[in-house]
Amino acid sequence: MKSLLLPLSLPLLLSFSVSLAAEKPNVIIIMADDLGFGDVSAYGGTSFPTPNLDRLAAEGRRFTSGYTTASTCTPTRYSFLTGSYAFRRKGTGIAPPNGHMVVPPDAVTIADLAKTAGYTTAVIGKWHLGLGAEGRGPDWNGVIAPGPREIGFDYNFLLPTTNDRVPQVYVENDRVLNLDPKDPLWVGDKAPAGDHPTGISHRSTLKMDWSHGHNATIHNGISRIGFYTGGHAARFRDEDLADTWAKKSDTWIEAHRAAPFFLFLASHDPHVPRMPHERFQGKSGLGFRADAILQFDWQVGEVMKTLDRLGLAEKTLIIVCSDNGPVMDDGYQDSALEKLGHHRAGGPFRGGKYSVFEGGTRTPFIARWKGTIQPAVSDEIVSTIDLAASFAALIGTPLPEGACLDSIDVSGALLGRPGARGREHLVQQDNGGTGNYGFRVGPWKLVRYDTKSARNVVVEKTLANTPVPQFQLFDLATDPGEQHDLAAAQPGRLEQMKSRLATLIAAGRTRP
Ligand code: NG6
Ligand code: CA
Repeated sequence: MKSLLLPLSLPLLLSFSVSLAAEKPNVIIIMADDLGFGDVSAYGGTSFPTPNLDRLAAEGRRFTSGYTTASTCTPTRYSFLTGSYAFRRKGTGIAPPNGHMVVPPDAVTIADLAKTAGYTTAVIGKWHLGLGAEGRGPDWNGVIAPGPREIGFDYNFLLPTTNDRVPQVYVENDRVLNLDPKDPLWVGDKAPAGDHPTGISHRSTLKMDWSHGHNATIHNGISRIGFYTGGHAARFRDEDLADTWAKKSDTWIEAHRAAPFFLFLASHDPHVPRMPHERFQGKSGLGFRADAILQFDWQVGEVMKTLDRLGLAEKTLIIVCSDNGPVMDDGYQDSALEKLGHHRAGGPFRGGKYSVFEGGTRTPFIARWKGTIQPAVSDEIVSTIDLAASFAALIGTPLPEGACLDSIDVSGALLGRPGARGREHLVQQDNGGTGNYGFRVGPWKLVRYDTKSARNVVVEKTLANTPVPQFQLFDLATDPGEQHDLAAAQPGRLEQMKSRLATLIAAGRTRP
């Protein structure tokens, strides 16, 4: 397994495991999908209650400067697992249905670190990091590798891509679950030959219409990105995703209650297509987006119940985070915007998903470890990318020199050790490839758009096709909404921030 152990002598390793064995907490990372800062009532949302998240926050540490590393899914997940900024590696933007795994099998991931320290590891839920080898992609009808197993996960139960992309099947331990070999699964980016109903040809039959893209193969009355045929016995109902993952998590946690365990539970809520279980539909009064958030809240509550039932709450560190900020219309006509009312999914922040303004990456971030973390609110800066180094520090696993290049040990801030600080600076990116960055140092925030086209793209809905300056500077302490550009008023600070960001990008790493 990797070269993780090589630099250490055996006696040193043994002393580590002996001294820490008794203290190793279980770790559960619950990642929401497109959940905004203002979507949780503990973060000031008033349009609908999120009682389980609120309880978790009340019993733990709620971060007001908790971040994802990117404002889309794949780069945040890549950075979370590898502890390295996704902009450092090509091809880590939003993964297509047949995309190969973007985390190289020889990378040291947070799951590898856990395994080295004797943890049993699992990932349950949305993957969206590609599967299979470069140049080949996933072999849907065979063993799908490389995948999570090659990067440190003992068990995997996956939604392989994201649910607005094909196919709607689960992958369990590297194989499509319930696949009938007589009905092979085919996935492609062009329509198969013959009469293949799509969101365009059969639009009137859809139970939820599309608004842009998402008009290829239809499954469960919803058309998707990409095409597929076959695998009928393996297909799931969108409405059952959260229930299935809740059950799988409960079973897996119970089965591994005796070992220290590491679980990455990746929800799909409230990503499109928003099709929560029938019992949540209509519950919020704000449409399916908010209903899906209630479902996410329920999912978090189920994990808490499992821990209580097994007496593990004091032995388990739970982190709840998002993968990027919120979005309303992301390709389906689900009334998210029409039914929004006064709800502000991004809280006080500007922008959301796809943006390097704060709303794109500053999201709910809660750490609970009953009996160890004292309940509090913290303004320290922490990011999903820091979980690898922080977790390694917590369990006494040294980080190999060439791994986790941008992961900072913020374990002190996560646990609330007196005087412990979070990050000093943070680079934010969008989907990558466009050269859009946010750069936060203390209260200061630089926004940088590298290319002319990036400066003309839709960085937020109201800016569509409106050119914006290449560099903007904001003081988040007085202007959290990034409304007052201070670039012209503070040229010295602007230059300093510009050059520091350029240096950090060029340096290839930010971990000391
Ligand atoms: C975009 C999709 C969007 C969503 C996103 C990925 C279109 C027009 N838009 O390309 O619907 O799927 O990719 O979201 O197709 S993420 O949260 O998984 O990054
Ligand atoms: Ca996402």
